[in-house]
Amino acid sequence: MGVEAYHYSCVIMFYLFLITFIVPHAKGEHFIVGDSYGWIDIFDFNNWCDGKEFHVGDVLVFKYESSLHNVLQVDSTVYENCIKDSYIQRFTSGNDSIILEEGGAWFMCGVDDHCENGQKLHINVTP
Ligand SMILES: *[C@@H]1O[C@H](CO)[C@@H](O)[C@H](O)[C@H]1NC(C)=O
Ligand SMILES: [Cu+2]
Repeated sequence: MGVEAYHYSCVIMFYLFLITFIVPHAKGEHFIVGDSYGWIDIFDFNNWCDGKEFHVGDVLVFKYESSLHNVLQVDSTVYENCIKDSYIQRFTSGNDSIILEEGGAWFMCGVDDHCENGQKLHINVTP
């Protein structure tokens, strides 16, 4: 193998390494909230969270009928009390991707009494 070919194969190895190890970590894991049920008002989201680990850079995807629900990112007090007009961020597309940051994250639906009925989600995001 000539020097040129050897050099070329090193470059390829380097990119294979990047694709295999670096890129998947950079993109983070995607979690569809509620899996195939999606973000609905008759579901146990605490149960859905059990056994899952969320890390910084992972993505929560909320899928729902946009005329029936929304997603409010809130603080823990608002979450506990299901307050609808005191959110940090509001999402309404029906297909909302939220990149996770370190610490607690609280989400609830702001439509009717969905939050009171359990359409709320609390997760802890680790580094
Ligand atoms: C939902 O959003 C993701 C990421 O933005 C996109 O890749 C996907 O195609 C969207 N799905 C639908 C059904 O719109
Ligand atoms: Cu709702």
